[in-house]
Amino acid sequence: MGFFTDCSKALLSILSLTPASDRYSSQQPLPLSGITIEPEKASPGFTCQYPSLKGWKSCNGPHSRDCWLKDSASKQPLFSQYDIHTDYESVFPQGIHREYWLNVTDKVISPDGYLKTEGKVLNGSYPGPLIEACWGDDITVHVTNYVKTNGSTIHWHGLRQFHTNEADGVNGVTQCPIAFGDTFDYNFKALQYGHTWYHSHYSLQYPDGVAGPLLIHGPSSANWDEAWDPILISDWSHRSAFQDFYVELGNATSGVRGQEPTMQSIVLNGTGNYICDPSTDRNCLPPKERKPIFSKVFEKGKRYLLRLVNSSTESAFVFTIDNHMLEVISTDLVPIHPFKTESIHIGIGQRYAVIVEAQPSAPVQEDGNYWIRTVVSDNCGTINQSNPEMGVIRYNARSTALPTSTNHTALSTVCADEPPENLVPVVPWPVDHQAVNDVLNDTFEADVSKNETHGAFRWDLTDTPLWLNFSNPTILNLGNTTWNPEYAIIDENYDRGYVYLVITSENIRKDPTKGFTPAAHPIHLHGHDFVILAQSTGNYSVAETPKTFNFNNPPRRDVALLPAQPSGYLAIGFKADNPGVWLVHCHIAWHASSGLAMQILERQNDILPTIPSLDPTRKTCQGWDTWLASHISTFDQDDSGI
Ligand SMILES: *[C@@H]1O[C@H](CO)[C@@H](O)[C@H](O)[C@H]1NC(C)=O
Ligand SMILES: *[C@@H]1O[C@H](CO)[C@@H](O)[C@H](O)[C@H]1NC(C)=O
Ligand SMILES: *[C@@H]1O[C@H](CO)[C@@H](O)[C@H](O)[C@H]1NC(C)=O
Ligand SMILES: *[C@@H]1O[C@H](CO)[C@@H](O)[C@H](O)[C@H]1NC(C)=O
Ligand SMILES: *[C@@H]1O[C@H](CO)[C@@H](O)[C@H](O)[C@H]1NC(C)=O
Ligand SMILES: *[C@@H]1O[C@H](CO)[C@@H](O)[C@H](O)[C@H]1NC(C)=O
Ligand SMILES: *[C@@H]1O[C@H](CO)[C@@H](O)[C@H](O)[C@H]1NC(C)=O
Ligand SMILES: *[C@@H]1O[C@H](CO)[C@@H](O)[C@H](O)[C@H]1NC(C)=O
Ligand SMILES: *[C@@H]1O[C@H](CO)[C@@H](O)[C@H](O)[C@H]1NC(C)=O
Ligand SMILES: *[C@@H]1O[C@H](CO)[C@@H](O)[C@H](O)[C@H]1NC(C)=O
Ligand SMILES: *[C@@H]1O[C@H](CO)[C@@H](O)[C@H](O)[C@H]1NC(C)=O
Ligand SMILES: [Cu+2]
Repeated sequence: MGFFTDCSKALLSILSLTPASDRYSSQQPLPLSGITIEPEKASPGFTCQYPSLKGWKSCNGPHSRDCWLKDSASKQPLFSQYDIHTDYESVFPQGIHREYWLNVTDKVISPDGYLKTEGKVLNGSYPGPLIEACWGDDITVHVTNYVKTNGSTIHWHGLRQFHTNEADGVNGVTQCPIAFGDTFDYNFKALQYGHTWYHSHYSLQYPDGVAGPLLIHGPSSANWDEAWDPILISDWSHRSAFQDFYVELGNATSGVRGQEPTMQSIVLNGTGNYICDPSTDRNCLPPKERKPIFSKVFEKGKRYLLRLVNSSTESAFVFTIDNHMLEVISTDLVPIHPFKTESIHIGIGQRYAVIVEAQPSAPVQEDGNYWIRTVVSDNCGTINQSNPEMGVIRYNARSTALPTSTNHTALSTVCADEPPENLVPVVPWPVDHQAVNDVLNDTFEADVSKNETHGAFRWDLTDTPLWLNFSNPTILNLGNTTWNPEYAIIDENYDRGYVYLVITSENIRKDPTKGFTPAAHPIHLHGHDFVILAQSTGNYSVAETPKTFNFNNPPRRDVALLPAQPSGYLAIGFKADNPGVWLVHCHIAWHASSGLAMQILERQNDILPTIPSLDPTRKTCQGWDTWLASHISTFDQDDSGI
């Protein structure tokens, strides 16, 4: 299979795939004379279409999930199959253009049976609607903001946004917030496949409900019979995150230290069950007004594909199903060699695809009902009601009883990523043993600054907590040679090789203004999948730790946990192949808002040529400035902006 990977660069021209210089502009839908596939899924009527691949066939089925498209006539001497081994960073099958609309609004919601008056939702629901596409499609999403007191943006978590930096959806970085009543069109290409989520990157808006699933059909590294739509697993608060954030910030003037706000419950894809008394608490819904518990039917012997997303604000979970094993086949948007486990730890922003065989182990439950559990990891989140029994697998579709099954014994709930030796990508990346950048200069510390900025002691990665001006996104400053330190810009001007970044939770520079609080941070990089070179508790040694770096097809993903017990480090590497301004941040919403973030300015002079026009970006900024001018008396920026 190395054959396909080795030849992939040459194949770009043979298959007349869109060359990088044309970037990925969306074209008119072509006549439907090519190939149509109906991927196995819950809602009928969805098809993948490859109009330009004449003579090709789908080769994907319950016994060949690793295959996607095959050239039945073998007209291509060098390349006749798109499959799980295809180097998707170099080649893709040209799909069709799909268009979606999303409406962000205020709404009173009660996913866990308790009213959240300051909810904010997409198209009226939490989670937002499924956005579904196929590997190689061009996607346009029109996002309109109707939240009365906020701007909005949508970020497509984990999508590479190759040569589409302006579609990354980060206000203050790649665009201005979308003002009330305005629309921004996000145009990008699905160069990866698998499942992920999209969410608002406007300040603390996503914890209030602005998040939804995104699914891109493609091959899988193990066979399955039926697939579920993605499931968003999240901690949940009844108060607006904009209010809870004050608990995180504390009060610098009166000396009150910030602490993590307490979340109220867990919701599994928008359903939960917060226990309260409706007779004394008017926000507490009576049982008959509550959503039924999340439940799914299993048919004995079948293999089900579950697509899990941790869309939390502050909590990591361990996901298990009583009496069933999980076979893990992807980390974020990276297919991996399958491995079996009883439980999987999912950090915030992380995703895993797992296959569950409908074959319960002893003791088999007479009623055929089994709990789906999401256990909060030790010291990784504070939840008031963290009842882990969140959903039911039923072998008997007519049963309505709750399971009596018991948890796997010896379940580990340590807050740590899965062991790296288990996470082996199918398409290998042999990583350069030498970074192109100066790694010591690009060693950062996740800490709470002892210096007060904007009225609080804030988390940071660089010398200063991130603090963005919504009206002045970095993307409109690409001619700059000097930067506002609060933009935390890290210049990476390389056109080949790997950039390494090291992040520590320890004061290795011995800077007296840095204060350390042990906290494991799920670190997310935009615009790239990264390799994990090293990830450990303990102190980072500039001289010794690099000798332990893993270059041999290391785990690859877009969120990885920075350990901290009491210190720890995370070393990652990414290919400097995608000009753009890409955020690096902790995915605990409180920490990102506090300032634990920085911007990678990748190949500054190559960014503008990838953007067809900045006119839509400027127009969005004008709309925002106009809105802001008329709301300046009530508008209060109290966070980094992201
Ligand atoms: C959102 O709602 C609009 C209006 O009802 C609808 O046209 C659109 O298809 C919905 N979007 C998605 C992604 O379902
Ligand atoms: C979007 O939300 C606004 C405000 O709630 C509503 O008036 C409008 O009809 C919605 N549009 C669509 C397309 O759903
Ligand atoms: C989860 O919620 C989304 C959005 O409402 C929905 O499209 C999807 O089908 C749900 N997933 C499952 C497994 O039910
Ligand atoms: C966003 O809206 C919330 C109300 O839901 C409000 O408390 C907050 O101040 C607003 N923040 C910004 C930055 O617009
Ligand atoms: C989601 O991530 C948070 C923070 O890393 C973690 O505490 C929680 O256990 C994760 N959830 C799952 C289902 O793994
Ligand atoms: C936890 O929940 C109880 C009700 O079950 C409530 O009285 C209490 O205020 C909550 N604690 C926090 C910190 O939210
Ligand atoms: C690393 O930082 C030092 C001190 O700030 C600077 O002199 C040097 O040029 C930097 N090296 C690179 C490769 O940027
Ligand atoms: C933090 O405060 C100290 C003392 O007030 C000052 O010397 C230092 O420059 C400040 N550091 C930053 C990064 O602002
Ligand atoms: C934010 O940026 C805008 C546009 O560049 C500028 O007019 C405004 O003064 C800036 N605001 C602050 C507080 O620096
Ligand atoms: C870009 O440079 C100008 C001129 O020096 C400066 O005013 C502006 O703040 C800079 N922009 C950013 C985002 O740092
Ligand atoms: C790590 O460094 C800190 C000081 O920076 C020190 O107190 C601690 O003992 C070190 N830990 C180990 C395991 O060496
Ligand atoms: Cu954090």
